[in-house]
Amino acid sequence: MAAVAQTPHTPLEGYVGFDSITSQIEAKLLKRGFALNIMVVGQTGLGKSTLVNTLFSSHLIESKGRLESHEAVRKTTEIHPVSHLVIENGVKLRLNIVDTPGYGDQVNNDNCWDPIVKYIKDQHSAYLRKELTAMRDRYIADTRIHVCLFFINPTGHGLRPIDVAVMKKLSDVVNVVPVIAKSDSLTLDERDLFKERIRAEMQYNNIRVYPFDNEEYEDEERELNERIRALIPFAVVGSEKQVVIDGKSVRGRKNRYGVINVENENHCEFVYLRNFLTRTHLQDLIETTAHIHYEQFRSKQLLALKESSSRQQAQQQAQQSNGV
Ligand SMILES: Nc1nc2c(ncn2[C@@H]2O[C@H](COP(=O)(O)OP(=O)(O)OP(=O)(O)O)[C@@H](O)[C@H]2O)c(=O)[nH]1
Ligand SMILES: [Mg+2]
Repeated sequence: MAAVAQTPHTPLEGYVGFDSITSQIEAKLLKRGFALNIMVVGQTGLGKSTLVNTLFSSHLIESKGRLESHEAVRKTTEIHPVSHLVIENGVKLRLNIVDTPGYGDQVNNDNCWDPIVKYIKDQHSAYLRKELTAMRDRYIADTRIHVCLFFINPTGHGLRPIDVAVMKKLSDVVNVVPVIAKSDSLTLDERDLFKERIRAEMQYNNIRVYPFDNEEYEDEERELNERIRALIPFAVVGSEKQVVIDGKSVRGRKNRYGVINVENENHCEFVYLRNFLTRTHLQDLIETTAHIHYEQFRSKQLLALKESSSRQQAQQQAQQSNGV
């Protein structure tokens, strides 16, 4: 009887240790840190610059005024990125926030979104150029906008046609997360009603807001996204000042109803928004930008490039056969 060849024991049958890959990846990611690029967009004077400063908890956007009634109104006049490194438990997060001028105060607001959409596309284009160079860098600095916070006027009524138009344009190129600006001007009941109305209007107008589910997601992620979609738009309050509540100094605002603590979930949803951006959806915002928005841009550009080069080739051939 022929002996059955026994496969010798290989180390592969023992403990391989590839499970340590997670800690290797973790160590690498932690060392490099994360960068999240946020953009704020909305009508004039809705508190965009203030919210950026609230997120940073420090006055990074120069505060030129409006603090006293005799001082001039502070107005953002150009697209302006600011950056801040946040370190929590040894994890580095670079927050880059792009502040934009408010729109909607011109007689003609047609195409007021053009400079903003152009800025987003310019970042995609810069990334693509770096990717296509022969000696591309191993790590390309990413300036692509991962999330655009869209500020809604707290009128209690609904979206203006201009807001619908801007949101639509933006959602084609970037992850859009709507927020209700200055939500301290609404009562809690008004706020809930307004949120419902905005969600219905967004659905009616086919505005695709982040987060999206994809087939790879686990039930847990789907549930979390479902909860976020029921919470959106986040009702936020921004403040650059400290107020004293129960003897403690907190970031907040005084209004005619009392004192608002920006960090208190019973007062507003600023903390939910911050957790959503910097904790639960940080990685997903970055991935969705790369895999959906940037990918769309990239394939369009490469296709256009291919078409123009084959057109050129065809022209050259025609010229040659004509004996030119
Ligand atoms: N009640 C209230 N007022 C706010 C809030 N956030 C900002 N403000 C005030 O609104 C005014 C405008 O704030 P900005 O942050 O300059 O607004 P902006 O959207 O950057 O304005 P533009 O750059 O001109 O578009 C300031 O007087 C702020 O103090 C808020 O959450 N609630
Ligand atoms: Mg501003």
